[in-house]
Amino acid sequence: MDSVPKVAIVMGSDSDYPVLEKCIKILNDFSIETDVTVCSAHRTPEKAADYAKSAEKKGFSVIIAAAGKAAHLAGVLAAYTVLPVIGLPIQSSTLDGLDSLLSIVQMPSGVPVATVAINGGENAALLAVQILGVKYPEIRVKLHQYKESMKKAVDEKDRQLKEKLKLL
Ligand code: RP5
Repeated sequence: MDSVPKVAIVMGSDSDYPVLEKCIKILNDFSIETDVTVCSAHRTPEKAADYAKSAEKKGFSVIIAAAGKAAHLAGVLAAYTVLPVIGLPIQSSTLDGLDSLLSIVQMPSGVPVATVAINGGENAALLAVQILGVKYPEIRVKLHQYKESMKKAVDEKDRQLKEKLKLL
């Protein structure tokens, strides 16, 4: 491997962390180095800008940005970097995360954010892994294994359900 695959994970508040746990676990399972930071587009705007501006030089390939409510973090980070930014809407308000989803997904032309489902921490991680897989063939091998184990798990659930229905 000519360099270490690294993903930056940024969240708007430490209250977002529970959704990020599975995301971090998946990245760890794929042996991807992570940096986990709390940084808000509204409460710490300078920190957000500095983080995004320096991410490329620090060797990150992808940024995952999780935020809730008026969730501008992913868009603000994307404004300051050419790295791909994955937006993860958090279900943190009375609007059930729809506010976060729309705040993240409705970016103006020129500044894309790849948005995953509300609270979709696992898919945020897997999308980051797939982006890294373009550069690192050994990550692609692990992604094929991941798909295969997912298929086996579904086949097993299908078998168990059929078994259960026979007993009815
Ligand atoms: C957003 O506001 C954060 O991403 C979080 O989802 C939400 C609430 O933050 P706290 O008031 O819990 O710190 O910026």
